[in-house]
Amino acid sequence: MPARQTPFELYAIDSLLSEEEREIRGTVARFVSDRIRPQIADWFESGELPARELARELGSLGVLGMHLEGYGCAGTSATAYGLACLELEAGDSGIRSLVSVQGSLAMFAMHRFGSEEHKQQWLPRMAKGEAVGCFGLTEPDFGSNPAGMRTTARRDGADWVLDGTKMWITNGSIADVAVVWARTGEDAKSIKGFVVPTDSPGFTARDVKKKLSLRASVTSELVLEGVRLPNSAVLPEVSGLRGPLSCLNEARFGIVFGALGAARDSLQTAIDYAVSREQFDRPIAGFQLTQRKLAEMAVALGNGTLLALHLGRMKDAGTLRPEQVSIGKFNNVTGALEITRTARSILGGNGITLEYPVIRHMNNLESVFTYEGTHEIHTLALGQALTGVPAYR
Ligand code: TGC
Ligand code: FAD
Repeated sequence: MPARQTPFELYAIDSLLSEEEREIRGTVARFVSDRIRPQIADWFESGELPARELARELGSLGVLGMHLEGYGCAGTSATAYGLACLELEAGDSGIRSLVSVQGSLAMFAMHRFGSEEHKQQWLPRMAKGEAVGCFGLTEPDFGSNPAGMRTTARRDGADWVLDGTKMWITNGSIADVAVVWARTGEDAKSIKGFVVPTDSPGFTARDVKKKLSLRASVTSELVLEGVRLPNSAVLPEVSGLRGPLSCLNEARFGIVFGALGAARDSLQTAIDYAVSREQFDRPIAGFQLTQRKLAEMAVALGNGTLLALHLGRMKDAGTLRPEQVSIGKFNNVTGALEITRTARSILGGNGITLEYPVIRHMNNLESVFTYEGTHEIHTLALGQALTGVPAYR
């Protein structure tokens, strides 16, 4: 064993991965080192991301919808997809978000619930990153409780007409296509998904400004004013909240792995800093208080990775249940946030600048804590699984 081990070497994580999984992880990690790391601090600081350009590059890399079968998608295992999310988020949560929303939300919705026409029209181009998708569920007044959504779709002759506002939509203003969820009647069971080309008359998107988190990600408000669509725009295979929530299971799974990437990058930065930074005439890595922080972070990261791999193996076996994904998001996002905060403390004053990635990861994880079901919603999902009593309302 070398004198210094990385946190993943300490846990022998590679021994749990197949050769193909190690290769995919390595390929994505190289992309992040070459393409993302050199520029991410500037993108974050300016709040400007070359998202369309990156989408094509991520398409060439093969990570867009990579765990889906057919239609130009790579058809890898779910675990391999999770590992790709981990490496992307080691670059920045915003890059992983771009990939999550494209593959796990917009593409997955069409792949699982769309017509053959939707799949043929959109999936091959989306897999290549030539077309970008977004997923509109959340509204200004309905985030955790999407059942209350106000966006409506009403029949007008053979067409549908959509009216409403969606909020906090990743990739919104750069998307070619939006999967929009709207109620077609009074009941939440009447909710349906619509495939909306973003050049449809009445569709507009406006970016959310002044964000202090996920600055290297496009976040938008979508406004639909009398957007007229043919009946073929409906996702035919699902009605009710089960539709969007099934898509969320996919994206939440990616986050279970992704958050670990932000944590690992922060921990490794703290270790490298601690061995070179001297105070009181010796490296701060030599102080027991620092070593305790590093040990606690490495164990939280390693345990979170074992959990993610366990969930990944269950997903590949087709046995993973939504409440088990909630365990992963509950544990790994909180653990990752804690790691980034502790890592930041090890960097002292340097920890508050974008010269190091840690505070960027820390701020990003505040969004990750909130989106895809807030930490509290996943807490209640676990409470329900344990007691049989739903406590949301
Ligand atoms: P409830 O009555 O429990 O369920 C309604 C129907 O849905 C089914 N269902 C699920 N199906 C699949 N997967 C799940 N996880 C499911 N959970 C529930 C359920 O069986 C039922 O089906 P059916 O056929 O009987 O009608 O629904 P509820 O209204 O009580 O809500 C439950 C709750 C609170 C858990 C749910 O609303 C929820 O998860 N809220 C959080 C919303 C959320 O996560 N929004 C995320 C928006 S997208 C996003 O954040 C993208 S960020 C992406 C990025 O940039 O990376
Ligand atoms: P609220 O639901 O108003 O919650 C506020 C607080 O109340 C939270 O702490 C919450 O946990 C708590 N709370 C709510 N209900 C309960 C309860 N029953 N019990 C206990 N506590 C409760 N949405 C999309 O549809 N598509 C996207 O692409 C997308 N991308 C996003 C990108 C970013 C950067 C962000 C920040 C959000 C994104 N979202 C997206 C929206 C995200 O899913 C919502 O922000 C999230 O679901 C929470 O909704 P809210 O912000 O309205 O908070």
